[in-house]
Amino acid sequence: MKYSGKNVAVLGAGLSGTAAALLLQSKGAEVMVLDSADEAKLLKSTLDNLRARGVTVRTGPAAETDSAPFDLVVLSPGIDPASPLAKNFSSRKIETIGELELGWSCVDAPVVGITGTNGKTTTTELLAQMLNACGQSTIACGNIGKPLCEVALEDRDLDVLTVEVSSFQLETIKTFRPSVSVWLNFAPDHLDRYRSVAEYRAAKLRIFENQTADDVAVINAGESLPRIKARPVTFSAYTNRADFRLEEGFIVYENQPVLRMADTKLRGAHNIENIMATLAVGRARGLTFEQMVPRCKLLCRARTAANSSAR
Ligand code: UMA
Repeated sequence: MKYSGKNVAVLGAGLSGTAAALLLQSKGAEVMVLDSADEAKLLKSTLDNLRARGVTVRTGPAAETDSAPFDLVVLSPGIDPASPLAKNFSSRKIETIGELELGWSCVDAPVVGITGTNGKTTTTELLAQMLNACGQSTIACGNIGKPLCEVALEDRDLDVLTVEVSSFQLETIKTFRPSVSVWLNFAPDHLDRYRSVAEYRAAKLRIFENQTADDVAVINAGESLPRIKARPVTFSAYTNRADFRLEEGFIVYENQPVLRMADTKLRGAHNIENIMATLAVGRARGLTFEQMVPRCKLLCRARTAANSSAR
């Protein structure tokens, strides 16, 4: 087994670090979780659970100076690689991967990876609901709140994993390869973590890095992206030069109207593009519009009703 007998440091005792530690523990690794925060600031139930399962936990300044030898370091996405905690390990040249990469190395099902500055949680939820409704069992996970390592630990029999991926998670990938990637849109963000917008964009673009011509990239046609190896499928609510486009209130694919937006009760270009991306992934997964569109309409209407009753 890849991780059995390995000494692994997991950085961060949040959702990702905890899931990574428990997954590694289940694979027979010796695991220590290190977190810069003082113990009193961390969730007691989380630390108790980790310790009860044989994971060592080190917190506060001691975590940032720990000098024990490790074979591997797993970084939580919220921890900046330039932070003192991360640097304590990278300066010793210990191999480092992110939680997403660890989870990816332990799952069998293909992955749909969804990134973008805006709308990725909505699209991830809608896509997961639509795939399930069309008979492809999946779970929404990743940046949406359920770490990929947790899904790997559960070892459920799923057809596909619907994974929201953030730039923080993509920063530390090595082999992560979605069979379908989605690039919803891009706008400057997270400039407290990145030195420039270009650095943030470069981290996000890594979603395409390990894809091959056998994979699909669902891309907003309004974005100018570098050359990628995956087969592109484009969408846009603004331009006609896209595979999925908007015409007289209909989402149109290859000149065929497939969905009347009014039937979804959703408005706004962002909603239209999220639905286009959802349909494009479904197609890439072998679904037909006949299967997807009625379900998509119902799911969108339920979403609108839930939003208006929440107001
Ligand atoms: N920590 C250190 N040293 C540091 C910084 C942090 O030890 O220098 C510790 C903190 O004390 C804390 C732990 O790291 O205990 C937190 O780790 P984390 O920030 O990675 O948080 P998790 O709870 O593991 O949640 C992460 C994602 N958080 C971030 O990317 C910041 C969650 O996305 C995600 O849902 C979760 O994994 C499951 O995959 C949240 C998010 O805000 C929602 N994401 C950003 C966004 O959407 O814009 C990217």
